[in-house]
Amino acid sequence: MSNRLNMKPNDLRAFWMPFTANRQFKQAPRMLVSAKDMHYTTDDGRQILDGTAGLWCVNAGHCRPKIVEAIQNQAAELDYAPAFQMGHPIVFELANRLVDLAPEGMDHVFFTNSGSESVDTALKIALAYQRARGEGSRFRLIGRERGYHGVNFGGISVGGIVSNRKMFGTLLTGVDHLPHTHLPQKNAFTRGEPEHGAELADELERIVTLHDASTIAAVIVEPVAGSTGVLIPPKGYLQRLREICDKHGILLIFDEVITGFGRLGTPFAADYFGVTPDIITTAKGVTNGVIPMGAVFVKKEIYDAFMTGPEHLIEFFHGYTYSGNPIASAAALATLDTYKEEGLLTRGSELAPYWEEALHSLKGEPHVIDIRNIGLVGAIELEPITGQPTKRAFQAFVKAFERGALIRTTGDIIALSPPLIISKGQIDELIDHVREVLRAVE
Ligand code: PXG
Ligand code: PLP
Repeated sequence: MSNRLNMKPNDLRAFWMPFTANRQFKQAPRMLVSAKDMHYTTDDGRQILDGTAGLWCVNAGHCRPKIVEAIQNQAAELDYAPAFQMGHPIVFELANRLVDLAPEGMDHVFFTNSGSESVDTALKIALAYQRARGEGSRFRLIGRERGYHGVNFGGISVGGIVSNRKMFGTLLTGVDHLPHTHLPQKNAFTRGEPEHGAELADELERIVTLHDASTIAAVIVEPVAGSTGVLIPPKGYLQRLREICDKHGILLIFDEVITGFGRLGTPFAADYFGVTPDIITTAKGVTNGVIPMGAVFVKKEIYDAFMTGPEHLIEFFHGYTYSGNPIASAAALATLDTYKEEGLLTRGSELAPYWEEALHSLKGEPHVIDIRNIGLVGAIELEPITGQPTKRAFQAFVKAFERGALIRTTGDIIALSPPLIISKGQIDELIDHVREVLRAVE
């Protein structure tokens, strides 16, 4: 047996870790070995309060019995069924349950395995839909600065996070970007939706004027930008985007990979803001993060536009080996049951005022230059160390982990998004960890 690195089973070298400083991590690893409800357990037996729902996905908390049992049973009953030209009952049941939950009029759902795949699926649906309705000249896709839409080529093309794009060549052509909505001078320390910035949506009019509406297929935005460090849409901004899209025959896509499934205290951000897009991308919370799955919701008119032509022909040349995988479907159904039984998709709205108060109590702590919140999401923006951006927030992350809390940092922003089962006492505990960490970092 050849093993050129000569590795032991617990050697860390072979695994190229995603979005990780590999060399730094492998010198001082942070290992999680089990989890229950609001906590992880580390390999040295410490309890860690989960302030991030894993990576914004474990909305019902960890290792929930119903979900565990559903996966165990499904694995023994039907492990895999071909996704193309074949079906199995529970994926149809899941689709029905999901469209019941989705905003009115979003009547069909396409399954994927991740947020990145949901985004690329949605962009392809948008292009193909425009063509199907005789508007094939609409090939342009419009994203937004600082947007995160996963890591596949479509997603990074419409995305606006420079480090995720700059290494990868020309990306998709025919893409343009709206400006981001962060106005630190005007909106710092706003609670909930900021007052200023709705007019930034009018930049879409400028883009339409530049390229002509007849070339634009779709606009994609995160209703609340998550990954870039939690940017909450200014009051009226999303409504205005919707109006401009309607005026010009442009599809509006909400990327709800983070905001879907209760994060804002409503099932979807579309419900929170009262704006219904044409397509919604989701993943993460659809299975409570337990098994990879994504779901793309589309309006009836979009689905119907594909259902023409000879009936024996495939209508949309797209799909994944694991689209609607039986075990993922079972996990998703059990997740929806858990959300329903515990009222989790609206629990965030009850807790939001307490959450907001706790977060904003950090105003005045060292280095804090802004605090933002909505639903059960929060961000604390720190002044960067001169000449060493991201260092201060990363220190905070490491110190928080040492103290017993998992937080997430991006740039010099701390992002918090706990499981929706968090108690008020645990909110206090989480914020106290952050407070102590802010007082301790350089
Ligand atoms: N769209 C949005 C809006 C997302 O937030 C994706 C697409 C991609 O999903 P997948 O499943 O392919 O990762 C995401 C994912 C963070 C963080 O800490 C955010 C995400 C993933 C991992 C970390 O900000 N968002
Ligand atoms: N690459 C090869 C060689 C394949 O055969 C397939 C699927 O059959 C894929 C990629 C796509 O894999 P998936 O359907 O899991 O996305």
